[in-house]
Amino acid sequence: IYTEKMKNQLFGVPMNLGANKTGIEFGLEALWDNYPDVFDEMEVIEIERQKEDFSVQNLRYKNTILDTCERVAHTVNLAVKDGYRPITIGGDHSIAIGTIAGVAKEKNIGVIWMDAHGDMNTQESTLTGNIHGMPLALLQGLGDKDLCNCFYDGPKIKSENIVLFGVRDLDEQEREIINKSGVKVVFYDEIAQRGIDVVLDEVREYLDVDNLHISFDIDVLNPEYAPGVSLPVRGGFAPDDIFHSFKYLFKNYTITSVDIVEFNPIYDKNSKTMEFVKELTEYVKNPD
Ligand code: 4U7
Ligand code: MN
Ligand code: MN
Ligand code: MN
Repeated sequence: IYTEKMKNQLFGVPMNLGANKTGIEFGLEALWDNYPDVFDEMEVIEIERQKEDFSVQNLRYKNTILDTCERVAHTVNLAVKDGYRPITIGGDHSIAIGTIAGVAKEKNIGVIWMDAHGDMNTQESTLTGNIHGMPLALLQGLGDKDLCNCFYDGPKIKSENIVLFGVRDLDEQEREIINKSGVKVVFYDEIAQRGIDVVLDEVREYLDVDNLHISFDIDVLNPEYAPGVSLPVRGGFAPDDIFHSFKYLFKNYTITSVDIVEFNPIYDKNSKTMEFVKELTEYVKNPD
């Protein structure tokens, strides 16, 4: 829907406390050093370490993540109010608690969550305590109350307005939470079998919203093309599938905002992943 050309605003959030492997926090620096012209005007939202309450179970670094996401939400919200399309580069996926809260306060949005994982654990179901495995649950009001109430109280997105896309790895209890919630799950296998165009048309039929937020976890790609992630999962998309999907989504929805998260330069090979992140960012900055 090309009613008007939206201006972009690039944000960077070097968060890695939501994940438990080192490396994601260096992603932004790597992008900056290698592609200054693409990432130059990026505004960085810094991590300010908060005192953690270590009696809190299964929510590692909750206080620092909450503080960061509050500030991310505030900044993203101002950008949306000013008519911009915020593009937020991570950082791990916990930052989407902030980006989506910031957009959802102003606009009724659907969300397409492109990810090998479901990111729908709660502090009760999690096997790791890592908050980057929980943002999609929290955004629906499931899980820790403080994190659920980030930026403003209450759920940020309706479950029926969410599609999980490209999933290949769910935890057992997480699968139950997903099924109960009513979120639509499109598994990667189904896409591979039935073809991406058929599936994208079904997503469009299903997601009956004008405004769409894309939350893109790089691990949705096949690790062959994007090894630079913390939790690679066998199978998955080639870069062309992703550009094709983005084009389709930009043509059929007003894309309010985009996250590109979980780039881990430590595991990258021949800069493959970094190059992909650069190209995807360029596309989103200037969709045709
Ligand atoms: B990502 C996991 F147990 N499910 O909860 C968990 F397998 O943002 C992984 O998608 C979460 O990269 C992955 O820790 C989070 C694990
Ligand atoms: Mn994720
Ligand atoms: Mn993932
Ligand atoms: Mn990951």
